[in-house]
Amino acid sequence: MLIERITLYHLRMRLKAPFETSFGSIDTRDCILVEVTADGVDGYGECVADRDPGYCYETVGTAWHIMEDFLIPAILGENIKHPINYLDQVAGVRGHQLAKAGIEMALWDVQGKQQGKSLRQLLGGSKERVPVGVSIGIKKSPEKLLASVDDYLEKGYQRIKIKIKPGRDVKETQLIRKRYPNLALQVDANSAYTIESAGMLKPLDDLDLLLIEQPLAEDDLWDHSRLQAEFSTPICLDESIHSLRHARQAIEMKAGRVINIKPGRVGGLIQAVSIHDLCQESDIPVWCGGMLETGVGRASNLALASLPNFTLPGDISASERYYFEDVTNELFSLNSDSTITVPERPGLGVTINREALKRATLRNKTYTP
Ligand code: OSB
Ligand code: MG
Repeated sequence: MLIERITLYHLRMRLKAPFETSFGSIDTRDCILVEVTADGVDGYGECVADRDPGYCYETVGTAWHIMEDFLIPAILGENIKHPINYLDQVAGVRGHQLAKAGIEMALWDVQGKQQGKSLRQLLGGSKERVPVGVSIGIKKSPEKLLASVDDYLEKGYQRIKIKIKPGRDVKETQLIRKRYPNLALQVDANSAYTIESAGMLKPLDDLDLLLIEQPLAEDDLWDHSRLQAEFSTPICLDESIHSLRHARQAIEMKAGRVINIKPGRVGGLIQAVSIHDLCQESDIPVWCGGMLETGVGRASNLALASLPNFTLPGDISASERYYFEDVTNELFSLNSDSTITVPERPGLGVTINREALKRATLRNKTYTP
């Protein structure tokens, strides 16, 4: 594909309800939509960096800079045969996985549209529907949290994840477990604990949770392995895994028994699939995490989660859970068995609602050779 034109759109999307994690609360979500035109075909990608560096060091600002000054110049006017060749072109850029992944996704979309194949087919995914759950933010009170859990169960979600932070953890999780003894339940700390303070999470070990996600710091695989040795509940790594090498070392170190794969965090779908394959060989189950994506990133996550070792439900909820107005014409809904159907049309299988895109865009810029 000859890369003729790239346009970046800085979007700000209004969430239906505030989303609070251990690193902060948001009521709007920023991201960058990437539009790549190659051989006359338009492909779309989503860079999942947010406005603030709370989840990771990247932001919309850093990702825009890295794309504009390094990634786009590396491919503009070039003939890129396959997304793998794009990774070679940008191998000299250290880190900035979210920025890299946004462009990679758009190249996959172009590739699929050119070949008449869905992303699921291109990645070798098998499932036509993928099991999903919902990620519930920290609420003002335990009562409000329980009401939210009730509400999502009513809607048909069969797996619930709640966000926790010190002081808003054990009691909340015990309350949910008491009301729903058989619920598939997991918690996500987003690095809010240290090896010293994580001792307070020990009562969670009696609640038959699916997993405890990222209790400790991103750069702390070693302490995760010490903690895992103390817990019978599987620890799941999210923020700590940015590459295939991290995944291998985490498995070797027994730093966790489950991995959350987010294509953005690992620099794109190619690395995501490699990590999936490694985990499959190592008997480590994986699931697809979410970054409050628009319909673009959601379509990509669904295709990825169709691979066979994505055996745990993903944080890929129905479109209506997130925004008042999404930027794709296609909206994803929950099937009665708590699955979402993977798009079948070529590429990502979604189209852009131009009017909605215009309303969500704070700034945009087009790059040509
Ligand atoms: O840690 O999984 C996370 C959202 C933003 C940043 C980090 C995380 C999340 C979620 C949301 O949990 C999952 C979703 O997209 O539904
Ligand atoms: Mg997480």
